[in-house]
Amino acid sequence: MPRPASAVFKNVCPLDCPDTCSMKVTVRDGAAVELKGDAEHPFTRGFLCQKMARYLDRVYSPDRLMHPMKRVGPKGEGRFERISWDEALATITERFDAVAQSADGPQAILPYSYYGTMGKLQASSLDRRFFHRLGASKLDRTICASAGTIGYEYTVGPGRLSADPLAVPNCRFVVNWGSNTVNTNSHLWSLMIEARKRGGATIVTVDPYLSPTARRSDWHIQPRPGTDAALALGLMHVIWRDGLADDDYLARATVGAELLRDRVLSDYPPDRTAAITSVNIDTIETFARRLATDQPSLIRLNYGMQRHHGGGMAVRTIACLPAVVGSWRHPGGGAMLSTSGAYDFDPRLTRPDLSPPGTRTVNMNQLGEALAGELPGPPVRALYVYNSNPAAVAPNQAKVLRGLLREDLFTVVHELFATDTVDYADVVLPATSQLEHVDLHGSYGHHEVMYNPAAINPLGECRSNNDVFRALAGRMGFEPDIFPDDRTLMREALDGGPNLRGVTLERLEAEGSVRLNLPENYAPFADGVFPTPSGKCELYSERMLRDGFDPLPTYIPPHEDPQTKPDLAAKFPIQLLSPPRPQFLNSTFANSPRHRAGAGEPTIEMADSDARSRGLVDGQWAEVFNARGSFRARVSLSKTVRPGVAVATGIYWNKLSPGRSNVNSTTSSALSDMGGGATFFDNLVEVRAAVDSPTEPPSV
Ligand SMILES: Nc1nc2c(c(=O)[nH]1)N[C@H]1C(S)=C(S)[C@@H](COP(=O)(O)OP(=O)(O)OC[C@H]3O[C@@H](n4cnc5c(=O)[nH]c(N)nc54)[C@H](O)[C@@H]3O)O[C@H]1N2
Ligand SMILES: Nc1nc2c(c(=O)[nH]1)N[C@H]1C(S)=C(S)[C@@H](COP(=O)(O)OP(=O)(O)OC[C@H]3O[C@@H](n4cnc5c(=O)[nH]c(N)nc54)[C@H](O)[C@@H]3O)O[C@H]1N2
Ligand code: SF4
Ligand SMILES: [Mo]
Repeated sequence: MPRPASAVFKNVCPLDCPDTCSMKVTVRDGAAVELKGDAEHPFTRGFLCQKMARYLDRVYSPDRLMHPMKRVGPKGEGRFERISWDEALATITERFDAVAQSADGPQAILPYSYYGTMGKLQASSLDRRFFHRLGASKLDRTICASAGTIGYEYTVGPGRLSADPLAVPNCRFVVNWGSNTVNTNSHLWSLMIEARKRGGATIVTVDPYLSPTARRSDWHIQPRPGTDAALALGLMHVIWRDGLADDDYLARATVGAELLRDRVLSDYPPDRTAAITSVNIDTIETFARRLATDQPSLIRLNYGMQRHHGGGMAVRTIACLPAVVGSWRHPGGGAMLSTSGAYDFDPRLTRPDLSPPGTRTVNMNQLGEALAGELPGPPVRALYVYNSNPAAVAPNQAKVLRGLLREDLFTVVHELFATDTVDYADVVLPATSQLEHVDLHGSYGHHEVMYNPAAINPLGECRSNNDVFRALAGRMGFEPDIFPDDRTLMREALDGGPNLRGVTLERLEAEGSVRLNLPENYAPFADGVFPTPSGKCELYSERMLRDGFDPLPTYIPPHEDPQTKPDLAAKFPIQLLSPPRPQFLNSTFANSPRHRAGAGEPTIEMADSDARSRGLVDGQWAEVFNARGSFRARVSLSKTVRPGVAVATGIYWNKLSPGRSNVNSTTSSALSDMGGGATFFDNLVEVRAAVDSPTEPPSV
């Protein structure tokens, strides 16, 4: 069909961000010429964040990969020559066939992906079908959210239902608990501000770091990293001790209230809580009282706080608080971790049944171990990376890079840009941007289902993830009916559970965004019924006991904690947090000139006393190191952390960083207490002056 000369499309921001914005894109003569926030969308409300406001620069960047390539230099150098799609696809299928037919079998092939795009089609549909059908190893996608997800589910049940974000302006007390909402969930922040304006809500942030959100909050509570569960248990102590618990809600909507009450009253008095968390007793007392009495109160939990060994238990513990204070009664009240569980898309999109029984699963946090042959099962001989940049974002980076350097490893990377990971590829494939392919979106920060049309034709020879998997499946001789067109896939996905009733492809194409079949001011647990085995909020969890955990909330210290690991802390005394820089989305945009100019050079924010005792001054280049590796950053004495804590925001690309390594050269691949989650913020380091500091820093 010929395209009209000028048209306006409603596209969806594809980034891994809870806000899932609606973008209005004007296309003239086949080229996107304007992009802005959709004023009609209930959550986007007309604005995009600083990262995406100039997305057209990214789409039309001269640095986009435009055709397939094969490696001509040593691995890691990033030297390639152009090849045809035909040669690229033939090379991949020949290598995959050879590995699959070998004694190691198809499980020696490992897909590796995360959420470069959140679209249901391009992130988890034909890719999963292809690798399942091939019999490849499965990937456990644990790098971000798995500890908190499982901890939350133990408490409130599967589906992880959350307070309705659109009802947040009703709240009177809003807690950002380990959530840098201003930058990571900016449209929710604007609803929090509305709660402050409308009803005088108090905004609190619980964060070891004076984050941009903490700075703009009414109250900043600054615990030691990884001690949130102890803080939550201390709050419960005060709430029960002072008779502020919601006894009616506890009696009808929870199991284990008495057991939990006994535990917190005996084990978590304010003085002990203060000793573990470094939060003073007055703060604990006041915080507890206000959380209980300023109703509706909301706890916005985010994933930052669960990147510690005890992260799963911490989320599980904090998720008990709304039941103790009865805040689930009110629209907007309760807790919010993710709204994604409300989307009951049909699971046949990924066809798990195609994977042969007994196929191993590789935890993506252990990519280094997998490539080093340290995990059970056959060696990894072929790796297919898409929607992710593991050379920059994965923990224990030195080990990951050693693996990627293996001459006997065949690596395919499907990307839009020549990332750090691309430099290690044998075959590079060019990917489409969100304006060049069709997709269907849920969200993890609101309750709309959204449709993303292809507003422009693919640039150069770029192809979408699904188009590539369709082509590969064809060459492998897989059944065509497993790899249908995108419209068929969307119809299958929408043929899901009750929340999708009435949400059709036709409506989505016409309206762009359609609310899930949920009432306005949705309050998931107002009636006190939870989708757990007991039908109640499980303060005591029989399931956890069976899974080998303490059935009651408890405090699990970090792996690398000065209080519990004094020997390690004697060598590496500083707890290093590495949350994202506001200008970047993980490592996405870290190559964009505009975003880099805004972000500036890598920094390490330290307490004055920690710098002084090391002879470091503000602005100086430092080396941050531990036994796993090191990176360079400029010392920043910005009064954002307590002594003993430092912050290096990221995620910079290695090849664009001084010293060519980033913060993940120090982070650990140890797993969290539950869910096999990442522990990026559970990281002891030492800091010293960089010996060969350039007087003029490299321009990054
Ligand atoms: N601008 C921007 N937005 C993003 C992203 C991005 O990279 N850039 N990433 C997206 C993704 S993938 C995700 S998962 C979400 C994450 O969203 P958030 O969870 O908000 O992200 P973080 O900034 O990683 O962590 C939030 C805060 O947790 C704090 N924190 C660290 N350790 C602890 C602790 O032990 N206790 C407490 N209470 N706080 C702690 C950090 O200092 C940080 O300020 O954001 C999404 N949005
Ligand atoms: N130290 C430290 N490390 C962290 C974190 C941290 O806070 N601190 N955060 C962690 C978290 S929360 C997460 S979620 C992970 C994120 O890790 P990743 O998911 O790897 O995220 P990105 O760095 O954004 O890389 C996504 C890549 O996908 C590409 N891409 C985008 N769209 C498409 C597409 O349609 N097709 C293909 N083939 N590619 C596409 C983008 O160009 C980009 O390079 O990082 C984790 N790593
Ligand atoms: S706030 Fe999030 S969803 Fe909205 S434009 Fe920015 S990155 Fe995209
Ligand atoms: Mo994430």
